[in-house]
Amino acid sequence: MSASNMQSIPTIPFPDQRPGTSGLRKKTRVFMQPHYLENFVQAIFDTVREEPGVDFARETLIIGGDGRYYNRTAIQRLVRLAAANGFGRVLVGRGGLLSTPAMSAVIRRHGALGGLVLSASHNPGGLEADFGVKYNIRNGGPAPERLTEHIYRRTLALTHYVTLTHPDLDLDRLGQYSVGSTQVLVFDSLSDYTALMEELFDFEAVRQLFRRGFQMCFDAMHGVTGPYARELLEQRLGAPVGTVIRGTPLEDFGGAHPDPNLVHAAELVARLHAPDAPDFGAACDGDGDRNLILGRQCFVSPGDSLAIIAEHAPHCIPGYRAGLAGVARSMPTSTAVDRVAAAGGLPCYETPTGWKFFGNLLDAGRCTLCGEESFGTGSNHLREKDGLWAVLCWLSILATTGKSVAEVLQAHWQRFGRSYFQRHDYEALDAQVAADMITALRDKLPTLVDTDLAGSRVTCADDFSYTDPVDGSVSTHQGLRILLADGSRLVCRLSGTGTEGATLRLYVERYRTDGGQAAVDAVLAPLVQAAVQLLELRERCGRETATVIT
Ligand code: VG1
Ligand code: CO
Repeated sequence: MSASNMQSIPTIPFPDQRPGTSGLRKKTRVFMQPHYLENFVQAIFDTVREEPGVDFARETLIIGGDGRYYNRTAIQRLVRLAAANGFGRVLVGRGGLLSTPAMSAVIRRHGALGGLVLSASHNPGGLEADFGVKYNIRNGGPAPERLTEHIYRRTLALTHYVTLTHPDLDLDRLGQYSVGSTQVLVFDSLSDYTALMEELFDFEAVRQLFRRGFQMCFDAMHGVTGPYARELLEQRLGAPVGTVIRGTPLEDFGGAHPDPNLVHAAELVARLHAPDAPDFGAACDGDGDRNLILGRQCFVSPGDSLAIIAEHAPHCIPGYRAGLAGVARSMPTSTAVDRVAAAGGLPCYETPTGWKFFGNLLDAGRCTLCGEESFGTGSNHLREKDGLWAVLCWLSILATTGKSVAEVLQAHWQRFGRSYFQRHDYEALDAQVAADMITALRDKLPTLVDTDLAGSRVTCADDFSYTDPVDGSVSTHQGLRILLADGSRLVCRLSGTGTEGATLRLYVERYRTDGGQAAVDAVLAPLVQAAVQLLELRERCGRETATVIT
């Protein structure tokens, strides 16, 4: 590379580049400020370069995003930054696209050092919406907390970043370029991921299901999964063309919120409630790691979905025929999977919120399946949650059992009982007011033990902290939890992915062995009321009702 081509650009630190639950998320305009993106990614490079055995010249970096506004511009700039930093190879997904799970698959299959996912996940996209950058490590999973903290500290000390001059690449055509001394490949975003799915699942069994006239509707929400879903469902599994709706990735997700839940996927939910509803409905978020599972007139809550996949995977999915090593769920996630684990004599781990906490358990072979209440499910096939994988799990379960979604759910509740579960989000709260509210409840926790609450007795009230059983690292302040004698739980924490003020997440769960037919709202109302009172939500935040209930 000619030395004159290289540029060392003086910069000053931005004080707000601390990654949250899943990468750095900000308003798009914040990311568009001069140097903002480069500073953050230079800090990532500086940090990982120091790790033992890393020589960039011999390493591969993967770059791709969910297609949101600013994705393409950011990619062009990051290719130049990566080349100036001396990476041997850079692989860029065609069209600048790579779903989060595909990124994980590509890192693992190509033995890459890591990857940059340009996404704010389920947050809206556009000039006035959100953008984000996540860094994934060699195992294909999100950077662990220790690394993100180092990166953050590095952002605060940054004085320069390096880049070089090079014309923009044609991202829409497969091709090879020399950028400085770096070999850059625009590669097929679909092939590694689809190959992995073919290895795990019995595609012929699912093809037969569609041949028998089984109908489904998949909503890609104009996020990155459209091309993956068309290839897998319509091309390889023989679902009719038109099964995938909103399948074209759009920079603003068509103006919608690409968050697959009952509120934001309302159109899909309505289809599944129509008289001529298909048998099965599913959706994924902007970057493809979340999933929503629907049956005809029924919704599978994410905690139940994890439990049901754990119950059926060894019998229905070739990739899990050898059985499960264990299961894991984030702390706020319902305890439904715990009962499946107990019945099968499997270890069950409870981690803080965020997929990065599953990485060590998966790497150590301690668990096979993991999930979060936030519509995230996944397994040891990757180190990310995986939306389409969950859809294929359900298709496999339906194909093998011959049951409808509702029948699968009912059978599960009959056998294991039901964890009635809801999450209430109170968005755009004043950040200081919200922080004070959590502190006040934390201080109150010791006085709650042994008192009566929502018709039961408090057996434990604490601020969740987690010691990773593999590397011994400790993560504190991971959410306040109040456990009741009847198995109910109440959990509160502040979101780490928002870009405006604070979001309070209130999680409520009540366990019942009633066949599962009761109305969720009614079962949970006393717990919600108790939480609202304990938090003094009305008094402190002036809020009567949640912004979103999922
Ligand atoms: C939320 C969810 C969490 C999930 C995270 C990233 O975090 O609660 O379970 O792992 O989003 O998901 P928080 O801190 O806002 O509660 V995604 O699809 O944005 O990568
Ligand atoms: Co996501």
